[in-house]
Amino acid sequence: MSPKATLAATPTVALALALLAGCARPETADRASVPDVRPVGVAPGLTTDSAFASEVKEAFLHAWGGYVRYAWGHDQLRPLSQGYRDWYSSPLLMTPVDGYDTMVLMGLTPQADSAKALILDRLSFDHDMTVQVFEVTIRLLGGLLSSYQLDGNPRFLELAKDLADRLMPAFGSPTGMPYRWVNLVTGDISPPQDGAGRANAAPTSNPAEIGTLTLEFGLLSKMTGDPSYMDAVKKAVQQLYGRRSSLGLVGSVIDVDTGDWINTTSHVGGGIDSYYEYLLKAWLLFDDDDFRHMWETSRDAINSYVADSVSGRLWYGQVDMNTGERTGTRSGALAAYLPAVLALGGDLPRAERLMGSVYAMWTNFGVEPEAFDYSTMEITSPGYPLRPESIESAYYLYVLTGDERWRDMGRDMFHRVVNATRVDDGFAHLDDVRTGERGDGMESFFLAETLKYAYLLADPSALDFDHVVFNTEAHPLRPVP
Ligand code: DMJ
Repeated sequence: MSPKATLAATPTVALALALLAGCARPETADRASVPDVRPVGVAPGLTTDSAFASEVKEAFLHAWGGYVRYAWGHDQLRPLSQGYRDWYSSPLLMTPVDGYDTMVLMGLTPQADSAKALILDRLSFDHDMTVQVFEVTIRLLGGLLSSYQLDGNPRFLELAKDLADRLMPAFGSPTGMPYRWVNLVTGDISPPQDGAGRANAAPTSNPAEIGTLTLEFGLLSKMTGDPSYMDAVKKAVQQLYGRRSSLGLVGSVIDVDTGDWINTTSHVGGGIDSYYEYLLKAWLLFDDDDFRHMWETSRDAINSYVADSVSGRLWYGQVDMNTGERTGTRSGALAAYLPAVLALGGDLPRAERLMGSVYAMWTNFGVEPEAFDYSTMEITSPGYPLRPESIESAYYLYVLTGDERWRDMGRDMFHRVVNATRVDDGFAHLDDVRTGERGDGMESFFLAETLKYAYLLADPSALDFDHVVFNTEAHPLRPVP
């Protein structure tokens, strides 16, 4: 069993924090908890499955070993070609920053120490390059804030603040909803050019990229005493929420300059998914009733209109946001986060029912595909890039119900992943779950999320679930008074 991670800042850290430029309000050493209104708490009697925990830890060491050998100092491992991939012109250490808190929770001290040294020695955001606001927020800003709360080294917080300051120009649209791209040095919000030299997007974005910034920027406001971060993200969410339809639904694509919807298809999958997740979690992390109200309204709308039932199974498909008319019956790997969110929100019966459908994706196809039609069970997008959401939901259900059925499901899904994706130097994406054909990638979220949730499912005592809120990249965040 690994040592319980307390996520508590020490008095030394509080002192160091007070010295940070622009950081007026140091954290207290008190252990604050999420509010009493948390809808459902950890079930009694959870146990540790030591054999499962050892397997997950070994898998993490295998994945990290590949990164260390072939991708050290870069963003991600290419496990088949024994190389690396950087997202932008300069590396931002996606895998070490994303994976660091998992190492700490697993008690992998030598690995955590070397990752920390790499991050603190080399990570810099002073690069003239355009980055995707959503991705660097959930992976890097979230990872740095969690690392700071776990480790206490103030440099983690300095890096987080520097990154957030460089991302802030993204919120300069007429509506306050953020642009998707921003240059880290110039603040230019032009999207990158595609191969033909054209801008690859109008000023459009989607609910997930607009609404999945609140935990990270909001927590930074609490940590630094500077309200501007929280003000920007909360305004962005309120602007988006304010454009919901009379049914309470949001669409898929919106113009952040005009506030007009470009695509009115409503669903719970990729592009909208974590908007819902962060409405709930922002309420819990900040004890903010505005977010509670937005969550409850939105939850009721998706349960009324987007939820679907086919052959007794619960799914969430596609509908038009204005009419509620069903326009599609597609689901897939990304939508598998929803049982976790429903369970955290207190609706265990619906979460358990939906988890049965999620697991059917695995038993039907061997490994869950990116997308399929639940009315025909035909795959429409066959890849599996090592996604975490199904195991994440199994973890939430186990922790909140204590029912071993969910741990059995999660363990089985973990074994399916390992069997299908393990290669000599790490774990490789699947290009096609039907053939087992592999792709040359190992996403940082495999270390941040997939293996973390599997480990916590095996050993729930490694983290005090009731006292943290996970960001959408599985970085545990602790409330700051
Ligand atoms: C992660 O980056 C996050 O979980 C995000 O919310 C959705 N996509 C990936 C994992 O699949």
